[in-house]
Formats: sequence, structure tokens, C-alpha cells
Amino acid sequence: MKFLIMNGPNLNLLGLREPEIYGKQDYNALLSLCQKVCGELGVEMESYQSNHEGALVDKIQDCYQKIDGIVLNPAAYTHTSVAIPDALKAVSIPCVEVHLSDINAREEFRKHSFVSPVAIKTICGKGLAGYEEAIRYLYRYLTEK
Ligand code: CA2
Repeated sequence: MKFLIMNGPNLNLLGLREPEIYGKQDYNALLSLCQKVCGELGVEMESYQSNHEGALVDKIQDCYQKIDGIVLNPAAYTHTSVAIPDALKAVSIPCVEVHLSDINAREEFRKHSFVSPVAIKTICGKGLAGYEEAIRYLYRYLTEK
């Protein structure tokens, strides 16, 4: 089984500012945690981060018949992109949407996600632990179905 951990714009800069919203840990810590959890489950992991919507869409398309599940934090594209959920629907790969912060408790424009309707679950406001929960949820979803 193979999972893709996919992150959208600016998440590569995690830990550099706004620690009160996104936490103190950096992007490498995020990847290490995901690698540890996937390793425990015997799941192969790939990661991908991009600041470009089209690159994220291309990567989702590349997952077709190669990746079993996607953990996705679309970052700002959560609130603007139709192409990302369309690509997820097209490849039909189960996706868990993750947000470090609680997008429902912030500015109005963050409350709407275009990705949530195509995700099997949305986890927000749990910081890095949300990624661990997402991986475990995806694993259970794929092994218990
Ligand atoms: O809470 C989340 O995980 C978000 O997806 C993060 C996005 C934001 O646009 C979404 O509304 C919620 C922003 C990621 C910005 O990443 C930063 C990296 C370094 C320093 C500050 C922010």
C-alpha cells in the first residue's frame, strides 16, 4: 500500500512564522512524523509540496493506479480551487483533507472548502497530529473495506 502526503502553498515554510496558528515544528518534522506513522503501518510513503495549483493537479493525475490514498493539505487552494477536487474525483483515490489550524474558527473566507465534498474525511485544528490521524484513518478505510 502506498500513500501520498501532499501539501499546498507555503507549507514548506512551516515553523518560520505564525507559530501560534500553525505550530513551531517545521516541514521536515511534519514529513518525519508521517514517515514514522506510515512505517509503523507498513505503508510506503511519498511526499509532494508545491506552491502551484496546476502542479498539484498534475501530481494528483500522476497518482492514478500508483497511489492508494492521499493525505492532502491544499493550504490556501482549499478555499479557491475547483481544479484540485475535480482531479481527486477524476482519479477516484480516497483522500483525507487535513488542516493544521481550525479553519472554521478563523476568517469567514477560510470556512468554505472546495475539497471537503470529495474527501472521505476532513481533520482540522489538530496541528501535526492531524496528519497522523489522517494516515491512520486512510489505512483503516482501505484495509477494512
Ligand atoms: O490550517 C491549515 O493547514 C491551512 O491549510 C494552512 C494554509 C491556510 O491558507 C489555510 O486556510 C489553512 C496556509 C499555510 C501557510 O503556511 C505557513 C507557513 C509558514 C508560515 C506561516 C504559514
